[in-house]
Amino acid sequence: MSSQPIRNVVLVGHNGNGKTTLAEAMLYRAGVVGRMGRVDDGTAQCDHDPEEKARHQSLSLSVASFDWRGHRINIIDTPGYTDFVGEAVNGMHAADLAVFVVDAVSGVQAQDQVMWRHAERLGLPRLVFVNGLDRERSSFERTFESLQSHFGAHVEAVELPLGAEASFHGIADLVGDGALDYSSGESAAAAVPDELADDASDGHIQLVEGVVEGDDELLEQYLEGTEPSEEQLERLIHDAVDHRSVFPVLCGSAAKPIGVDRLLDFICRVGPAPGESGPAEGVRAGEPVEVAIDAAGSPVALVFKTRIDDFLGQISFMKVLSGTIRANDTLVNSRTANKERLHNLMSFTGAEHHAVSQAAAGDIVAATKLGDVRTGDTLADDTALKVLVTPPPTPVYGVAIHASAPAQEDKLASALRRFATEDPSLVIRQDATTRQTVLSGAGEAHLRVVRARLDRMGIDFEIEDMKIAYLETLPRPADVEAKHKKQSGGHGQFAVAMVRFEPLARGAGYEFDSEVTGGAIPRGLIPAVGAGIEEAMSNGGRHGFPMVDLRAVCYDGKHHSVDSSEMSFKIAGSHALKQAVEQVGSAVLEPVSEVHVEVHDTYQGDVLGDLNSRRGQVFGTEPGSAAGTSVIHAHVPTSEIRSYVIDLRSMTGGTGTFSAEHHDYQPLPHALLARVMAAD
Ligand SMILES: Nc1nc2c(ncn2[C@@H]2O[C@H](COP(=O)(O)OP(=O)(O)O)[C@@H](O)[C@H]2O)c(=O)[nH]1
Ligand SMILES: [Mg+2]
Repeated sequence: MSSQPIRNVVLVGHNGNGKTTLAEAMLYRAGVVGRMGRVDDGTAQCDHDPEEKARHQSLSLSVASFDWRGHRINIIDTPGYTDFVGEAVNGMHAADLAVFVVDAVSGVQAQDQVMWRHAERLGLPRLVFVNGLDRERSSFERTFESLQSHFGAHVEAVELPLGAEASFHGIADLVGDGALDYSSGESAAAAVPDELADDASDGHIQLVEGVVEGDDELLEQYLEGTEPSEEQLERLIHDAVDHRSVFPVLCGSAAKPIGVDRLLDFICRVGPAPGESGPAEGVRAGEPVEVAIDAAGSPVALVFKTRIDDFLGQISFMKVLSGTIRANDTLVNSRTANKERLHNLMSFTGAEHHAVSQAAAGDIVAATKLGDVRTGDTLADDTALKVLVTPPPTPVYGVAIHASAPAQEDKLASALRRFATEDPSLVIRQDATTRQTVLSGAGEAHLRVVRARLDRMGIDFEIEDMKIAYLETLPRPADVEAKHKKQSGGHGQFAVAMVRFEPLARGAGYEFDSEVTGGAIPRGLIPAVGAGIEEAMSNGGRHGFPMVDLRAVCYDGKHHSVDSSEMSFKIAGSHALKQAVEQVGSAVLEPVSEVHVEVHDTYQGDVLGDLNSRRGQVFGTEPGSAAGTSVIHAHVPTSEIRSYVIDLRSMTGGTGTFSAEHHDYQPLPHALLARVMAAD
């Protein structure tokens, strides 16, 4: 493998902004593909999965590595749709620069903002590529204003478009003083046209003033009237990008392609080299450590994507953080403490791949057929080192799934396991209470894709609503005498148990005690009473939901020396619970989730009102991760947020996000019982 300077670039932004097309245009300009594939024909390199080809949309991240004018470029193309944000964030962990592909017709959209917040949190250097300037109703000026209003004054134009819409044909450079004309299809050096000269000169001054503050000496010279040279200006931009104090804005059209070669040049000249903007964060034996990109260090690699290929098996994409990784090296996975031998190392361009012998610090490489290796794992010499990554988003939307026929069960289970390996934001679990297999993920679209994939694999399955795991308990103490008596032929059955019941605190479970004295029930048979009660509890109370949180004390009873058996006392125990429920009734408990909703302040009132109408109890509000946003913390009955993700998105123009986890159980308001019973 070459020892060329490396650039790891993640493409992010709203769905449909042109990321995959931009990656394709880069491959075309670099001569990797002879003609440009198209997303809409299913021929783009980075949308290679059958489901992506069918939908004309990226669903998972893709890596495309290629050489560009003395550099090795690793492009990570990510899906833009909200439900796949976890993939895009994983891609960010492997990148040193995020290119925000923003649409010149729509300006900044919801997912651009969500990803910007993630980049900010991760401290990732950013630049913006205003794409689609050939489109009708596109406008660089309007898009630039939208960028400034959403991302602040630190976005700085480094280019201006020549022409607009159908006549868009080139780029004026604000760093230097020339222009590139693409009228012939290839880029040709040109002069800035007269009618753009004033704008270009204003833009240049604005750019210089935006970055010169970063260098005291150059600032002083500038204030005295000496402009920084082109090289100095480039270095200032480089430093400012590194420090996340400036976000350069470039422009073009991925489809034409116009400005794409210039974007690549800019990334090579200015974009941070691996590790330049800071080390990765890790932990070693509970202590925080920094993992710097260091070719001389011992090997450390971060797995940022797992894919399962029909031919290659499991593919683990890794960013090498330290040292050099060679084929056949053995590294340790700090999560499992297992040794993993890297039999095959490969470099990928979409689905295309070729074997490589090694990868140095800063590079991206893939290994196949590793053992128990998942996305987010660290492979290193150092057995205790773990590189920190953003955990996958917690699932917020679930459905129940089951095979249509018993013969399909294994196929369904193994397909779901495969999907969950490839996509950590997809979770499959068995619900012990409702006995459903629950498939949960980031939203409706996420699960729709899973269903389409299963269909494509010819697996017959059915989807149902996810049942809410209601429970029951006793509302007050009860005291019963339960009798089981049966006389049939030879051996009879006889058992009497006197049992006191009392409700326990939420989450306390089930307790059983004996206060039987004087051998009223033989010692060895008393636990059978407890077991009978427990079995009856799991079979459900008056409304059929499992019973929990109660204490039963067997304090007296009767037995018969011949006819009393363990079975008899077990049955008496189950009668005891039924009698207790008849005596004092049963209270239905509903699960309550703790919900954290992050929204722009403008939507806060609507979101609070809506949470209130869902019987939510807000217990805190604090500033969110980005300026002008808030996080609302609330406890909301789980039944009320089954499709909250859909409603929240429509309430907030797609910008609101939330997470939820089970919090506790609370009594279901009596008025809602009929509704629950009708639904279940
Ligand atoms: N006219 C025009 N269409 C574009 C451009 N870039 C992408 N497209 C089209 O926009 C659609 C979405 O592009 P795609 O690359 O899949 O967007 P992604 O979701 O960001 O990956 C496709 O039909 C592309 O052909 C562009 O610069 N100009
Ligand atoms: Mg795409």
